[in-house]
Amino acid sequence: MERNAVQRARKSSLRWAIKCFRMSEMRSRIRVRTPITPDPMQMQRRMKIPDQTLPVLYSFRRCPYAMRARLALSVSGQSCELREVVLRDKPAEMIAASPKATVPVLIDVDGAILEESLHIMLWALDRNDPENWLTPESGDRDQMLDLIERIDGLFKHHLDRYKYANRYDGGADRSIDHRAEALGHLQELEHRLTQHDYLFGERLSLADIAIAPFVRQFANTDAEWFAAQPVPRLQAWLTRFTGSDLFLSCMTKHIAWENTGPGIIFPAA
Ligand SMILES: N[C@@H](CCC(=O)N[C@@H](CS)C(=O)NCC(=O)O)C(=O)O
Repeated sequence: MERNAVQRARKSSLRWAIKCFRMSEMRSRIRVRTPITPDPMQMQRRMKIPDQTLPVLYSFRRCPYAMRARLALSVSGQSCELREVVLRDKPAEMIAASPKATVPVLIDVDGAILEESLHIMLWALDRNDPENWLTPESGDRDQMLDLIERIDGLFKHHLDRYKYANRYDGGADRSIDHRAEALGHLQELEHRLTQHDYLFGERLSLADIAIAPFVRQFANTDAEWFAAQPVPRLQAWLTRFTGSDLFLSCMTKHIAWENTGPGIIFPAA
């Protein structure tokens, strides 16, 4: 009897392990969606930082998600205390505020915690949008969010498997396939850029800023190869973005934050 019970328990734990494995496989195949509207539960999470006078931004210079958050904060003129993070040694204060432990994280002065880069962008621009990034010349906010979602999902899926091939099944053997798939997703951007200089008209919008840091990462993985691809509009758009004063001002190097002192005031005056 007892042996049967042990066998049953083993079978059920094996079934559970198989189910978990299948679910994780499925998750890695489907698009990873960033909810456009902050999760109401997430919005309720709060953490008051004693004597805080500015929103605190946990950031990592080279992270494309943190880049787009800094770009939106900068254009909106929203001052923050920037705390530069070392990803392999994240501050306990950041993890306490956001247990998912990804950058960027913003903690507003009222204690509200924003844990998604796109939410931080929208939060900053909804407060102040002097360059009308939320109201593009052509198309609208929802169309921009749809395009961002596609790039964050499918393109990013292939970008990761190209750039960090050794972290995934198939490794280097599949890296080139993923590069081709990722480039395929960029054709949509190339097509848009044949109509105007930026993704949604003749001036920058939320979509350009949210997407460009990832295209930059893709291009930099093998710059020579990227330069030889037949996407001239995209290449020119990326060069304009990476050479812009706005981008360069958001890429200043900062020493890592230590919890003994304040962070850096961002954007710089
Ligand atoms: N969906 C998140 C993704 C942020 C993310 O994955 N950031 C990376 C760095 S680029 C991270 O913090 N990874 C955790 C780690 O490397 O430990 C967002 O949009 O903010």
